[in-house]
Amino acid sequence: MDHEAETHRTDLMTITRYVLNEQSRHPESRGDFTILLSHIVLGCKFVCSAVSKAGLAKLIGLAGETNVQGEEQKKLDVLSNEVFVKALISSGRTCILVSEEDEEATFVDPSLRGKYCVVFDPLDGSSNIDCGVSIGTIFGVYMVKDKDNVTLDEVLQPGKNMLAAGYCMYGSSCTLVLSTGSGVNGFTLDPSLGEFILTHPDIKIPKKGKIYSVNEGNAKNWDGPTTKYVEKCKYPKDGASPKSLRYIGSMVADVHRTLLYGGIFLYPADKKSPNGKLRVLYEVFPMSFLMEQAGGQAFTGKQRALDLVPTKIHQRSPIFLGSYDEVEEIKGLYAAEENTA
Ligand code: AFP
Repeated sequence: MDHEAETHRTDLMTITRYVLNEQSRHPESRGDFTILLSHIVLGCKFVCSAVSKAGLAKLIGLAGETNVQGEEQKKLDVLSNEVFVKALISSGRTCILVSEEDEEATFVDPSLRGKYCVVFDPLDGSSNIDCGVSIGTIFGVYMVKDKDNVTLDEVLQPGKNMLAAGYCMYGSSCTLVLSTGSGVNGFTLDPSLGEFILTHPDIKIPKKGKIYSVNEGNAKNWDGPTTKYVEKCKYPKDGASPKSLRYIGSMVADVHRTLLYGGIFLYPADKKSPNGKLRVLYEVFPMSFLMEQAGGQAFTGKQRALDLVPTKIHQRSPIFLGSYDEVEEIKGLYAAEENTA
């Protein structure tokens, strides 16, 4: 009998146990982050269950229509947002919430306030729901100095100031990838236990990659460096093999594959969208944080993504993230263009 394998199978590292272990390395910690995370995890479990029933739900009524009880069915992204907002507020550990679904930031009532700000996209890639493609929740966490005196500036901070970031992917399995600033770990939901179990410890992105991931339908509007980079992926001049293209159109799924297999994910600026499409606070920053923590890089076309200082909560930015060497190449192409300008 393989005793080591048996030990791994019976000594389960749940996400709560993992964060409690981390907490014990900070004697000043009072468990607030663990409590916050358990509420984020609850939201993820709810969305996971709702997403897995999305196809079935169609049998009893389409979103936006009334169901058999005569109640209006909420769209999955609206429902997910409500669940996350309520879970985060009831944790008693948050003071400002910024959600992709809400135009304004939510300032938590002083009686329920804690020291964390959470920025999140409750259901990213929602246009993929109806065809059963992987979608996800993305989140980032900041800490305030004084919870009794908070302004929007607490969330208009560069991504490098985030305390933690992560995403949960609702795919063939439900996987939560988290960084609290010391590496990246992946946890898979065991549906029979209802627990996220550590399945991908200390994720490191390969230094180079063979896959590029971009919406090539926008190519006619790209800038010079993006066009040159993608051209090189397809027609390498150094005798290397061309790279493979993979694009799901759901950021969590595209970034998850990039993190595990290496390569690059691009959502560049183009003539029609000079700031790209993806949102800084709850798409670009959390994913850039994870990439850097896994040994990769994230670049906006002008600067390190995590150095960007947002001025609006729903601001967008171009983004190139992934394997260290691939992003280095993009940086080189932008630098070259700047030198010839
Ligand atoms: P939806 O939530 O509207 O499906 O958008 C998803 C997303 O924000 C992100 O998850 C994808 O990476 C990106 O948009 C895909 O955008 P394109 O459809 O323009 O390629």
